Amino acid sequence: MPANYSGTWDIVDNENFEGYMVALGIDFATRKIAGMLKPQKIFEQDGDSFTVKTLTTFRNYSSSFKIGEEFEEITKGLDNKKCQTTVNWDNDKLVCVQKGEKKNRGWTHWMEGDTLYLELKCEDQICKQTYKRTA
Ligand code: 1AG
Repeated sequence: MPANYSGTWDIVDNENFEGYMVALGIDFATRKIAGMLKPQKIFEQDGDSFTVKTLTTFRNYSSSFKIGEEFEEITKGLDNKKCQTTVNWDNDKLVCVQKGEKKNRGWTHWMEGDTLYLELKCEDQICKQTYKRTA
């Protein structure tokens, strides 16, 4: 039985989001707006099938994937790039690799009780986000 991430999660900490956005090539003005946001994650999970929505007052992002199945991800409204993306289980962690123009791009999610962690990496930058379950 895989871990179940289903639920609603609100951000409580966001470390080095600025460095991550610089590595992605996001312009200054967009970074200043994005850095103020308090994203909410909505996970919908059915076994190995996921839809993850990241909601903010500025822009929303949604990604749907099945574990182990590579898909073409267009990071629309983020850095607007095309990636060949795969998400796999590492025990109960979700490990995503985003192959494309940027080296070392991907993210990892894991849970500890009602806390959800997300590490986003791009090139030499790591952003560490923490979320608390609200539903
Ligand atoms: C993601 O989460 C990315 C979700 O895949 C958004 C995370 C970071 C934003 C990425 C780059 C910033 C680019 C532009 C800034 C503009 C708007 C910011 C909007 C913030 C969120 C929509 C991993 C996983 C689900 O949870 O895919």
